[in-house]
Amino acid sequence: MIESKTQVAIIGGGPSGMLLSLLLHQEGIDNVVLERSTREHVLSRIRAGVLEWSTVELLRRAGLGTRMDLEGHVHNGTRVAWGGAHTLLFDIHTYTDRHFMAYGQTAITEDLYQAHDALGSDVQHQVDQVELHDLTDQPYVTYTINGQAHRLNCEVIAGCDGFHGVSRGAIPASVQRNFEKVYPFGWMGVLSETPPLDDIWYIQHPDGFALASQRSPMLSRYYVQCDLNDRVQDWSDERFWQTLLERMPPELAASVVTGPSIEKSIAPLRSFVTEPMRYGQLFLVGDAAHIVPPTGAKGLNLAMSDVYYLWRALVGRYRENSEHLADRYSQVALKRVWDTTRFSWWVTTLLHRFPDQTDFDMRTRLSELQYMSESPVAMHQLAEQYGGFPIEDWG
Ligand code: RFL
Ligand code: PHB
Repeated sequence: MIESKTQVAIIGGGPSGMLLSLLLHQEGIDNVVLERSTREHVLSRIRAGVLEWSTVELLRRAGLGTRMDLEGHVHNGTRVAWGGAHTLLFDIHTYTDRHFMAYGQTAITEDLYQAHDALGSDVQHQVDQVELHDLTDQPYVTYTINGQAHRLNCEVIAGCDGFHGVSRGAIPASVQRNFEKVYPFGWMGVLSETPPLDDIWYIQHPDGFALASQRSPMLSRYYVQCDLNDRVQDWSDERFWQTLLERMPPELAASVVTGPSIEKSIAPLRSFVTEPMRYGQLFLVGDAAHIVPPTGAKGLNLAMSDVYYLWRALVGRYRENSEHLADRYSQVALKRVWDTTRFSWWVTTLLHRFPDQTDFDMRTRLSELQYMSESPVAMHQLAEQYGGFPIEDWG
């Protein structure tokens, strides 16, 4: 058994774990990241694309602004289309004085790994059999690398290991409460080396939802709602483009540049929240504690606000000798989690086709879209939520 020690053991080297690690290093708080996959695998995942302004500011604060500010595409709002001809602008800038940025999670992860390379921080890959111990007293983590057993003694464990990680399961069932909603459809996503549309478009159509997004001037990301049982091989490029274009208003479809896909994947849609987000010295962060369906573009943004709260809480503990913020972590993070969970559920329900939906359901959704396009009050509410729920200022 190889034994070592650190102040904060971070389980998971995705965006949550790597950003938390970087921010803690910058405050002189010692930490080690344990990641199950290879670095290549982590860097190849294609996921989020839309950043709230508070996420942009946090990434800048961590020193990750250079490439993001150069390559990210700043938007005033996002567009919705329905009924073949109607369109609506979620006008975030007019109503909230904020913007959002299209900049891919893949690029953020690359920027994070580069910053860690420059720091020479301790990020261990291909860790296996990770187990968390003694969470309410003197915590430690055991794991193996290439069959070699390790023990990492620590003061805090940050569970940043995503929805399928092990950290959440280390909280005793007697104190944990889970809330879940699984949606009866998925998203089929395609990445293509084609120029994207100027705006991000959410499309409501009787056959199902579609989304046009962007990564860079020559990289587009598109999604169409698909069946839960579909497999990637069921979706030829031809079928994908045909489905996407059929769901768009004709004028918009005419401006889409199609081309061969360079990546295709299917994501199921789920809402999930676990409470509490802290147990003893274990703090859950990001997808380890909550999942939202991607329709509101919120998962990564919520992970980043958790990171912010935990970072400030640990700075409070190690620099200011105060437990005040750590004690409030779960309660404050969960407030934003539930606001965002509700919004993501609502926008998913509004824009998707459900297998059991009736004509009545469809008409009421169309009426709601129409109402939003006519009522500044409704638009203000929407803009405020899409732009991002408030984050309590912890310094
Ligand atoms: P991650 O990214 O899942 O990273 C967790 C890391 O932990 C590792 N791991 C373990 N490590 C050690 N031991 C174990 N036992 C481990 N088990 C797992 C994993 O290998 C991984 O490296 O969680 P994190 O860091 O909390 O980040 C969350 C985000 O990835 C996620 O919320 C977003 O991608 C969600 N999301 C979006 N969020 C947005 O804010 N805006 C968007 O536009 C947006 N679009 C999306 C999305 C997610 C999507 N999918 C694929 C679900 C679009 C899609 C299609
Ligand atoms: C993306 O660009 O991948 C994206 C954009 C908006 C969403 C979800 C995903 O709501």
